[in-house]
Order: sequence, then structure tokens, then C-alpha cells
Amino acid sequence: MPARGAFVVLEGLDRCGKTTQLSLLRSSLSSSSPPTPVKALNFPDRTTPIGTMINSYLKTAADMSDNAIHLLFSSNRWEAAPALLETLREGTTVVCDRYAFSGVAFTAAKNNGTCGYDWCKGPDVGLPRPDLVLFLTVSESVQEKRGDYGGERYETRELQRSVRGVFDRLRADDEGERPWKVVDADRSVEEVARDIEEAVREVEERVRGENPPIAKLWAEGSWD
Ligand code: DGP
Repeated sequence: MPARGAFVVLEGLDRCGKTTQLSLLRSSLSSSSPPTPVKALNFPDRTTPIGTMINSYLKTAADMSDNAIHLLFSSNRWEAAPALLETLREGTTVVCDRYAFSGVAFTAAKNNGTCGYDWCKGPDVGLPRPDLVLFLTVSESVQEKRGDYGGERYETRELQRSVRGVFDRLRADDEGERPWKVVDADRSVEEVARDIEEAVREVEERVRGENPPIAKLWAEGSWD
């Protein structure tokens, strides 16, 4: 049995550059010598039936209660979990654009009395836990200058400010449990990519060396 792959998540506000960085990271890992087996994922995965409903909601073509859409986002991660586990177990590193942290941040940011911070965490408890969370920070002015900003439901200044606050709380609460690395994404694409690659190579090496069990998010125990 090969050592398992590492599970790396990129998180951040909208227009922080995650998607560009994920694609650069995947290319650099797979073209290194020897190549690192790597698979890229993104959430929400809009290609599944659940993802189609999420897409309609984000494009404001459909409305839903905050609680219902939260559970759909979480289901979209749970439906991907068996394949994610299998990929990691076969020794492939997974790099993932958004995960349960966005789930909590974007719903709790709405400050709706029925979906507070703890409620938001509930449905994602027990998902595979990442080995590294890269949190890309972006200033409001840079965020708003980047292309397409404002096209989807959550892309308003007020909500993004609130999301920023919840991400800070998640990071503080997870302190010591799992390594979060904050990356200043106001810098050039190349500078950001260099920091990300360095952090990922480090965690990759550690996971391949130690082959730790796949832990559970916000819960005790492991998947093995
Ligand atoms: P993206 O495809 O990365 O641009 O994400 C689409 C939007 O959905 C973005 O504004 C962030 C938001 N989002 C991502 N995951 C979740 C989630 O689990 N719950 C909620 N409420 N929003 C999410």
C-alpha cells in the first residue's frame, strides 16, 4: 500500500485568486520530477444534481431558505467524500478550491438567527479533515477591482465583510488543531504561487513520510 496523498484546501473571500492559484499549483506538482500525483477538486461542484440547484441559487435564478441552501452545500461535499477518500488512499494528493470553512463562513455571515456559527458547522462535522488550509487574504480594494466582481449572490461588500469576520473566527478556533497558513494574495500571482507551492510541498512530504490516518473534521477519530 502506498502512503496516502495529502489533502490541501484553498480558502478565501470571493476574487482572492484561488482558482488561478489552484491551477498553477496543480501544474507545478504534476510537472515536478518525479511528478506528484495530484487531483484538483472544487466546491461547490456545480456538475451534480445538487450542484445544479446550488448554481441556480447563486445565479439568483432560484430562491431558498438560508438553512436549506446551507444543507445543500454540505450535501455537495458529502456526496464527493467517498471519491475524495479513495483518491487520498491511493496515494494521490488532492488540492481543493473551497471546503466546509466556506460553508460556515458564507452562511453564518448572513447573521440570520436560525443559522448561527455552531449550527453551520454541524452538517460538515466528520468530513475528511484537510492536512493544510491555505487562507488567501485579499484587501477590499483589490477584491473589488478584479474581474467579474458583483456577478453572483454573495458578491456584495457588506456580506464579504461579514464573511471575512467568520473566517477569522474559524481560524482562531482551529488554532493548533490543523495548520492554517495565511497567504497575502494582494501580491503578484507569481509571489503568491511561490508561497503556496512551498507550503504544499512541505505538507506533502510530511504526509508521505508519516502516512497519518485521515482525520475527521471538527470531530475525534479518523476514517481509517
Ligand atoms: P466559487 O465557485 O468558489 O466562486 O463559489 C461560489 C460562491 O458560493 C462564493 O460566493 C462562495 C459561496 N460558497 C461556497 N461554498 C459555500 C458553502 O458551503 N455555503 C455557502 N453558503 N456559500 C458557499
